[in-house]
Amino acid sequence: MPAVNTAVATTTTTRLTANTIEPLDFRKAPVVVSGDNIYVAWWTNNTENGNQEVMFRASNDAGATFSDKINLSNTTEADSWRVETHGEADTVVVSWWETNQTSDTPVARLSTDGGQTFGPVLRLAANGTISSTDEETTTTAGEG
Ligand SMILES: [Ca+2]
Repeated sequence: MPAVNTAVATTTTTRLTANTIEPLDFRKAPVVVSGDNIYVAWWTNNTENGNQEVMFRASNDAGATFSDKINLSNTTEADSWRVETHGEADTVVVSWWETNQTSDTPVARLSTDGGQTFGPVLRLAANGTISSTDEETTTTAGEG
């Protein structure tokens, strides 16, 4: 039976955020290829607000050119990370987690035009949307 170190027992509760663990251990940039479409998403804290944001780029010509990166999450109050993506033809969905001291929420955004524009952020654990921008697309270029 393994020894149990009771000295570490504490009532302190520390919630997991992308910045409280080593994010480099978990970094991924999932890629989808469907016909001439290539979709790539990743997350980075190299952003204006310093927290983790989900970035996305698409190619619609078999990788000859890629669109500028899009900040899909753009949430200043939460780390946006653990991104996954899947797509077929012109439809692509990008999902990730919005994590801060009080919540850990899965969200997703959907594109039906080859990753050029995205619908609003869908809060998967509860019906409805989040994000202050319910516009067709959130394009914050120049980050990540
Ligand atoms: Ca964020």
